[in-house]
Amino acid sequence: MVIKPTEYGKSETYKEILSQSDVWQSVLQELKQNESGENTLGVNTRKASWLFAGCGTSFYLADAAATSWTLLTGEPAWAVPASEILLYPALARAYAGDLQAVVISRSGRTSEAVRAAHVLRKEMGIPTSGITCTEKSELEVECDSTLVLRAADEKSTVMTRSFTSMLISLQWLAARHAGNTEFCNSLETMATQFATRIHSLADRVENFTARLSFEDYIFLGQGPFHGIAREAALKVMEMSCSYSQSFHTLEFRHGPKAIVTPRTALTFFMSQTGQASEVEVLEEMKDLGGVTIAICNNANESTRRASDLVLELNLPCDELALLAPHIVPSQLMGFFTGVAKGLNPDLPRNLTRVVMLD
Ligand code: F1P
Repeated sequence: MVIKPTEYGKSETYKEILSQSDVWQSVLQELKQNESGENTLGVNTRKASWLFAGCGTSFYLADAAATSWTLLTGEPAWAVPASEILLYPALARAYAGDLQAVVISRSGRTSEAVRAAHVLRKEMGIPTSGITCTEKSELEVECDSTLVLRAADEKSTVMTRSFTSMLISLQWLAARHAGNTEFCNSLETMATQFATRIHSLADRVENFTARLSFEDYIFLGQGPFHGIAREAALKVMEMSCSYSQSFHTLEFRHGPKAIVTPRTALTFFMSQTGQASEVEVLEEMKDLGGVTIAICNNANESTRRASDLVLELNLPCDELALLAPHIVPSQLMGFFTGVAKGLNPDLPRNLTRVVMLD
């Protein structure tokens, strides 16, 4: 084992995962105190549609942010990998009528993200904002305005708190755009109260990971939780070099369930909106012999019966405010699985912190 349990405290990645509640509180305080965020994203102007773009984790962030934006504001929003704007600009141009683009990049240096911002703003004339964790970045140069979350930046290659912090910031701005103060309060409550949950979650995930190993990992979520499922699969891939896939929960029945064996770990991100249907899939996968993990706010009896591991958040907040805390157990699963496989999540195989192209 490269990192012994007694040495977790030395891992940058581990420290960053555990710091999320504090960082979320700092980020939300900064948004609350200065209205800069709202001016940055053109939040005070109504738009016909919104385009969120990024790469890797930042693309899955764009996915979760787009569904949050539509659910909170009623305005259509969708997410694309930044590369799609470069290779198929017509996909973005079709919406150019009254479109606001938001390009997401922790580093603000990823070539595809920076180039996409340039194409959107300079070549298509689409108002383009940026959100990043890095000051004075190339992304900031290319955007009309940029929100910089310094407190959320990381030393690690793998994105964890930067993902959740940029997500809750975009959710905060969506709620402000919609005049939904109650949701902003819900985000603040979530950030504060999650501090009392994270250590017991870490202990339970560590214990579970130490006892069981798997051939492949499946992550399932619907609606706004699908972007979380996609990011969870990437976290386990990046930190433990394991085979991971993500699907819309109910889509998993339509073919992919063929792979379920007792060596398959299936993580369900249980929503409140779709819980009844999602529990049916959970029960079916348990009957197929898979190992089931349910991440939810409050588990019902059926969920408990059909799960090998139930991770309850028990947070008194809006369903959408649960997106950020839902990903944390999977960040921890990636970390502990990597360590159990003798890997070092601080030095993920084949990865660089920023993908720069010639
Ligand atoms: C995007 C990204 C990360 C990935 C790795 C390489 O970075 O693809 O998602 O984990 O660090 O870069 P960024 O554009 O958000 O800086």
